[in-house]
Parts: sequence; structure tokens; C-alpha cells
Amino acid sequence: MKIQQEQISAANKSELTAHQENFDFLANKLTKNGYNVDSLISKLAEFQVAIPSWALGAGGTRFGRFSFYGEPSSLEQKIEDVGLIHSLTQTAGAVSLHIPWDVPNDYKAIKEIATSLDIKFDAVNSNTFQDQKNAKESYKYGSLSNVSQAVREQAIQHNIDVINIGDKLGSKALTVWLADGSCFPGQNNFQTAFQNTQNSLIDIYKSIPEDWKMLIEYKPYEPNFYSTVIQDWGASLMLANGCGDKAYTLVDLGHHLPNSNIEQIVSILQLKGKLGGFHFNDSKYGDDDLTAGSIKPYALFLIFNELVYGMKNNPQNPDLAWMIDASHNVKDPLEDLIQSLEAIQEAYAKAMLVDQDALKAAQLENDVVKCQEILQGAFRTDVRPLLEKARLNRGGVISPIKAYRSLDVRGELIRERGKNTVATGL
Ligand code: PSV
Ligand code: MN
Repeated sequence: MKIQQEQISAANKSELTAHQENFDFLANKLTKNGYNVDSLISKLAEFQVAIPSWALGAGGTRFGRFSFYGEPSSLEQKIEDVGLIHSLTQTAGAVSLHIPWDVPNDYKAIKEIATSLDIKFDAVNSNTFQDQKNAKESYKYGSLSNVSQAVREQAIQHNIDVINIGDKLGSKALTVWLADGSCFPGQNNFQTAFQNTQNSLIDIYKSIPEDWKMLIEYKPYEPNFYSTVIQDWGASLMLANGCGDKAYTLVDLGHHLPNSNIEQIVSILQLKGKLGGFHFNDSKYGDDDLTAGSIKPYALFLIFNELVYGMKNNPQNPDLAWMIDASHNVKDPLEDLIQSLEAIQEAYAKAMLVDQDALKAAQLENDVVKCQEILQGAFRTDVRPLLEKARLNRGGVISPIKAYRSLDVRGELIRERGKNTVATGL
């Protein structure tokens, strides 16, 4: 299925008047307060978030999985689905592939499909947390950290293969997330596991092309429940520093112990020029992989406040790779991703409304109340008309979820693909 421009225009028709009224009201208010509304809109329009190829089907848990039907069963169909989201929202102009789930059969054809849908290839992800069919060595007891040199070599080679695949598609980053760790005290020697991981990453790093980044993701627990080798940003940063300038830390919002101050982590990594990428999701308890902004929207805003500050004040930090990393168990994955995109854009827009100069002045006065007023004043602004305008200007729809439903996208996908298709992924 491909959404046509006439369908977009038809979907917008009944909403244009209300949108324009809301937009004018907000734009007047913001202009009076000294904001450049056109610049806000163009920054929102430029902000693109990658969709992970593994989140387009039903996620599920170890207790069960419930399909939404019409799931994409090939790489081509996954990219088509990202194209659907992108044509409605105009904010999902990239896909992040996971190897070996997404090895292209025909590179030229895949690139053509992606280009025709205005989709770029974002970071490629390696998978050394599962054993592949016919693999010689097993990752049951770890991959890059494994006590066995043969296992480590297999995992290193896999990462190099992933770089080569990504290179052929135009990707510019490799994301490494390891499940390595231990389930019981005494099972692993922490120092050996860390050192093995460092040495393996250095070997992989040698194959990272000059204009690429290596993104090292951390996570405190799961699937290992006693220790994880790359458990926090400190471990990730040490490993990145041990590799070199092209290696960075990747922050996944769900990969922190409860109440961690993620905005502070983000801020310091930018100061050090070592924040490379971001995985958006939300959580109540752990790595819940829920829709971004669905549980703690203020935390998401505070994180964006630091990101906006860093993007302006930390030229030492490179452009970031933005991606959604959620799992869709009870919602249609495409609707869920659209909701995440909306929440991300909303947090970004609100963060751009924070008057940084006034905040700095209030900080210098130690005026704690004023500091809070400034942040919450921005957070409480309803910025949705700005998001609508940014989408409209790029040829998207005013209300993506409404349009998705009125166009009966899921119904059409089921008619095209049937009920029994299953997407590869987590
Ligand atoms: C596992 O927690 C995970 O969701 C990580 O966040 C990775 O980014 C993703 O899987 C894909 O490897
Ligand atoms: Mn992640």
C-alpha cells in the first residue's frame, strides 16, 4: 500500500479551518513573546526519527504474542510500512535495520524502494544475543565478552559483516547492544568480561569506515539478571573512549534503573562530545518499551531541554541518531509509532520554547522558583498546532492517527498481506 497525495489532501480538507485558527492563536502569542515561529516550524520539519525494522509487527512477551494481522513479512514490506508512517507524519524519514533479520536479497531494489518513499538507512544493528541457524558457536554465555576466543571471533566477524551490509545501503552507524552478562554471582569474572568486550569492540572498530560512528548501547539488566557487562553509561563511555573518536554512547530511555536522572546523563555526555544516539520509548518499571511520552512526558521534555541546550552549546558533540525503540503488544504498531513520533516532536517543540537566557539569569540569581516557572511555562504550552503546520508544510496530514484510521490502512494491509504474516523482530 502507498498513500497518494490526493488521499492526504482529502484527509486534511475537513481539518484545515480549525487547524488554521489554532495555529494563528498560538503563533500570535509566541510572536508577541519574541519567538521566531517560522524557525520553530522548520526545525520541527527537519527533525526526523528512524523507525526500527523490528517494531513493525506485534512485539509480545515471553507469555504470549498477539498479532495485528497484515504484518510485514519481508524487508520490502517493512520499508513500505515505514513509508506509510512517513507519508502521514513526515517525521519518520529513516529506517534502522537489524541483521540478520533484514539482510537484503537485492540491494539495488531495496535502495530504490527506500528512495521512492523518501526513507534513509539509519544505524544498522548487530545481533549477538540469539544463536543463528547453523552457527558454529553459541552465544548462550555471551558474545563479545565470552571466555571462548572462538565465540568472540564469531561475534566480531558478525559485526564486521553488519558494517559491510550497512555500507552498501548508505548507513553511517553501527549500533552494538549486547545481552552479555551473568545470571548468578560467581558465574563471570567482571574484569575479564569487561576486558574481553573492550578488546572485541576495538577489533570491530578497526572496520568502522571513516565517516561512520560506532554506537555503544547500555542496559542494566535483562536477559541477564545478576550482572550486565555494559550496564550503564559509565561502562559504555569507558568502552567508547577505549575504541576512539568514532565511538559514542547510545542512550535508550528504557535502559535505566528506576528514577535515574536521564537528562543529566544526556547533558554530561554532550559536554564530553560522546552522545551518539538515542532510542525513545517510555516505561513505568524497567525496559517496558512503551509509547514515548505515554507515562512520563515531563521527563521526556526535560531530556529534550538538555538536548536542545547541547545542540546549541556543544559543537564538540556530533549530530545524533534518533530512533524509536518500542514494542507493540496491545496497539497496532503503526499507530503506536505515530503516537511516539507525535510525543517526541511535542517534547522537542516545548524544549525549544524554554527561554535559555532567562533560565541562565534565574540560575545565577539562585531564583529556584523562577527556574521552575520558566521550564513549566514551556512545558504547559500546547504546541500541537506547530507540529500540524510542520507536517502540512512537508505534505503530511494534520491528524495522523485520524487519517490512518479514515484511510483504513491496517484493513488495506490485511487485504494485501493476509492474516498470517509474521514480522521478524523482538
Ligand atoms: C533490547 O533491550 C533492545 O531493545 C535494545 O534496546 C536494542 O536497541 C534492541 O533490543 C535491538 O537490538
Ligand atoms: Mn534500544
